[in-house]
Amino acid sequence: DPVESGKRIAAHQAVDEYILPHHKAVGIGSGSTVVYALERILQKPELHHIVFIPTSFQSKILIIDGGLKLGSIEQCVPGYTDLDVTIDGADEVDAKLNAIKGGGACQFQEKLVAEAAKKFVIIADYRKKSEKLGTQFPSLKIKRRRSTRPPRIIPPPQWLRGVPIEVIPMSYKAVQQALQIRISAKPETMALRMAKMKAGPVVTDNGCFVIDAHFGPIADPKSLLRDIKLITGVVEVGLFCGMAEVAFFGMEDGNVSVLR
Ligand code: DER
Repeated sequence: DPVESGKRIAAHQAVDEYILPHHKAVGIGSGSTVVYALERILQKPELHHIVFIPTSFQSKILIIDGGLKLGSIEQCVPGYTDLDVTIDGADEVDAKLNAIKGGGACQFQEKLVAEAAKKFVIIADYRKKSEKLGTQFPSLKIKRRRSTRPPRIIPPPQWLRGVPIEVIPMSYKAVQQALQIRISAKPETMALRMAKMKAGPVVTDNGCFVIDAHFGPIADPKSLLRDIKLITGVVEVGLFCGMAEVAFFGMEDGNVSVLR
């Protein structure tokens, strides 16, 4: 599967280049790509003395099940940039290394741990590489058929979302209202993220809801982030602007494209 092998080669190369034997504390992101980063770390005993800081219950379980040393972000407060590096996936990365994150609804802890690190490294498969944020989600991919039957509408895959916005549960209506009338960029569509294996909305590791808001092409992610973050009830926005030092993309041809 070119997507899974893309995730693996990107993750392995990133670990080899950015997680080093002299490191003391490393942040581990969330999602499916970061699983391959753990896979590579487990292959390198010279990294097993490192304390790993999770960004979700999922990444905490990955660290524990890998038998690696588990730390907590609270332990890293003194200098606050005490983590040597944080490695994490993304939903879309533009040419300036701005990223949409939160496909796994973990963006709050991911941003906290990414900010606590001296270096923030993104790993992704080729689908996430984009010129401009918001252009990777064909809102609905229409598969043209030769026959005269109407085209089959193919909804975007799970990860092809808008900007994930984590909100305090009671505020989700107010935030949706504010997104419509209070900020300059108007969402084309937005929806409360509903759970698949549980009735009702997704509840994050922090006990919050997630609103996915599609804004179309995002020319200025930094000002969109600021506008959304200022809305009462918003906990964190899945826009990581100017944070990543490098992004590794596993391409379909088996090569890794590195954006620095
Ligand atoms: O939720 C997140 O930000 C994750 O990093 C996620 O978006 C990346 O998920 P993937 O590695 O499964 O594509």
